[in-house]
Amino acid sequence: MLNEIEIPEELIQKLRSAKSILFFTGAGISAESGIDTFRGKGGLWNKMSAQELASFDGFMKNPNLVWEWYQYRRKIISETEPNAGHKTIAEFEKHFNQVTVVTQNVDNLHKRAGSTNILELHGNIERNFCLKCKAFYDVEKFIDANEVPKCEKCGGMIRPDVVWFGEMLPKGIFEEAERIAINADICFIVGTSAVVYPAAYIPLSAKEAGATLVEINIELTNISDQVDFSILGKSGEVLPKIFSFLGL
Ligand code: BV8
Ligand code: ZN
Repeated sequence: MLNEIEIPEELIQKLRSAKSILFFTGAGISAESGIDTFRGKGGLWNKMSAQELASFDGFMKNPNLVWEWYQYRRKIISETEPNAGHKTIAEFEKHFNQVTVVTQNVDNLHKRAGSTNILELHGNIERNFCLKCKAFYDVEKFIDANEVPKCEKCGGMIRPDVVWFGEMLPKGIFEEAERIAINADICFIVGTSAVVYPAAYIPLSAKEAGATLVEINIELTNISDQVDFSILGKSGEVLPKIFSFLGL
């Protein structure tokens, strides 16, 4: 598998002169860590409806079902490790001026891999907050709760600090991601089907501003016809290979 992946020399040249690099990531970068993607084979959304589980209405209709589902995902995430894809991105940060991760993932694996410059567009599953008084709670606090816990301050229901469908992205995060995209020399699009908005506008804004788009995915996606380089392969194999070609 590894030797089939061609890394275009032109991409390596562009990388060598790059100042600002943006990594736009999705569930695919965590697949090799054993976390299900959403739409791929065996994807989460194939088994359960996004509307039912990742929406405010779904939560209000059946709070315990939604809470249980996030506890189940938290358990899987706590038993897994960042993979070579996450780690290579963290390595890039040490060798280039500006490296930013703009992720749709809520699994905290970029941070655990050592990346420090991360914009979480859809929140983080390792945080909770109270619906009523907005008090924040670390995930440890309710790690054993099988039902929706109540806020110690006001008795309100506790929910995961993730962005559900129909909800606005965290204040200022999208705008900051857009600002980074417009100033990026190279934008990697790693392990995403790029169908969820407004997140999917980020690589398009980078392209509009003249960035080189590089897609890394095991298959072609909605955005493949917009990119300059489409490298078909697993991100946990392709990213280390690209980095090795830089000879840093
Ligand atoms: C909002 C957090 C409005 C929760 C998530 C414009 C057009 C159309 C629709 C809309 C639009 N604007 C808004 C909408 C509606 C909606 C939307 O985009 N719907 C889609 C489905 C059409 N957007 C929203 O609701 C957003 N909010 O618009 O608010 C608003 C406006 C004003 C006022 C009030 C409100 C909020 C969207 C955020 C939802 N939350 N996650 C949770 O995780 O529980 S989305 C969730 O799904 C993820 O965060 C991610 O974004 C998305 C999954 O996508 P991917 O990460 O790409 O994963 P996927 O499985 O699809 O693909 C994986 C890829 O990896 C595949 O291509 C596969 O081939 C590849 N792969 C697999 N293995 C590997 C690999 N690649 C490399 N290596 C491997 N090893
Ligand atoms: Zn409260």
